Amino acid sequence: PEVVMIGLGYIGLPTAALIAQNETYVHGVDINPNVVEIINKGQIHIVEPDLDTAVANAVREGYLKASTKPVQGSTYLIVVPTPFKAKNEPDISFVESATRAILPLLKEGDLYIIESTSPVGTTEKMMELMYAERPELTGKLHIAYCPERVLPGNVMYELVHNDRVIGGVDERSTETAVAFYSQFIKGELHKTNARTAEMCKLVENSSRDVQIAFANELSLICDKADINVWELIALANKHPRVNILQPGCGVGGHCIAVDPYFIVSDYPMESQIIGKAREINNYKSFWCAEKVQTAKLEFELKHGRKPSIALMGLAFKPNIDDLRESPAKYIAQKVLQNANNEEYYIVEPNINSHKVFKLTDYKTAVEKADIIAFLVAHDEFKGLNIGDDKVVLDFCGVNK
Ligand code: SAJ
Repeated sequence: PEVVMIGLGYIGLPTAALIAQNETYVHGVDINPNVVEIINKGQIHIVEPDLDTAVANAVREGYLKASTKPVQGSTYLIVVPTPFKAKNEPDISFVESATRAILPLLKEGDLYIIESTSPVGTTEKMMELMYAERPELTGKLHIAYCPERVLPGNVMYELVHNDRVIGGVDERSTETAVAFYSQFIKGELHKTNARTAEMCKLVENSSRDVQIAFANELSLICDKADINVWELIALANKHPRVNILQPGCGVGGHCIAVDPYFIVSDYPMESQIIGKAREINNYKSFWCAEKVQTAKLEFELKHGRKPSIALMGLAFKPNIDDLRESPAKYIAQKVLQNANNEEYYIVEPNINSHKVFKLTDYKTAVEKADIIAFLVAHDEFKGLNIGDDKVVLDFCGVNK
């Protein structure tokens, strides 16, 4: 193969399929043997529009193969997770073990690219590791960092059309990496150095987190001030230079709620706003759970009986089935922890069943519940006919 893709997850697999579509031989590597088996059958293990046909075609035509161990190629892409250890410290051990796994295969002139979200300095660290273990290659590899920026649900389009930031450890590396991506990317390729490219990825997601925190802070203020925050934001956004995002029940997913910590943990004294934004967005979920609790008590005081409660949505954002790092799921867990013989209807139209939550369809839930808390603005929840006798807690602006 020409390209060896280490990591066949949400980014690695679509990228592998895209490169293979370009009639380039790609060898995918994943430590999970089930994933490897599924892909070698031309099937996929994640939900992403249009990925199934891309992978099926690439495997059928022989341009994409997978295994659990790396093979030799000329370009290596590291697309593995960089999760968090306790105390919100980034864990780059998967990047390191992927790099160690390909060490014996490397040869002069090879291109090595990290795409995984990484703390600043990771690419240089991996360069030092490679040259320490293979000193005869010193200065003879091309080493670069190029973060992905695709939005789950629109990956196959955005992979091709988004601009990319490409930062090498030296100019030669940057040029080689740009030449590689230019084969299959139509967006503009912007050149920089590795550290700037690493920081750029973290800053993009932190910027969104900070902006959402501002909207969430407004929602808390407006709740006290008895002002409709959705109307307020729509009006403020009529100003030509104001563009406030939407408040919600918190910030989730595996990127925006995580990446800012990569900056905060390395630059704690300097990243005041970034750190505070994380706190505000986390607090917003807690606040929503408390609001449900208060509504329950008020209902019981007023009606002399326990209410039934519908929690609408579990996914981390509208119209997806992804529950990872989901604030709505956190709220549901918290509310259920405080359950005291009330009846609960948990709703998530994008999944059929869940191992912890017993799911109810949204129409039944809305019809039966006394208190309806909208956690995620799924399309199904828009414009529902809700009786005047119900208590509605709209945390995501579905009925704004
Ligand atoms: N959210 C709000 N209010 C808003 C917008 C979003 O509360 O106005 C919430 C969502 O409900 C969700 C969270 O923020 O819980 C994140 O959702 P998102 O749609 O903003 O982003 P992700 O996590 O799906 O994808 C992001 C994207 N980054 C940016 O938009 C800067 C994507 O381009 C990145 O590739 C991706 O992170 C990633 O992998 O880093």
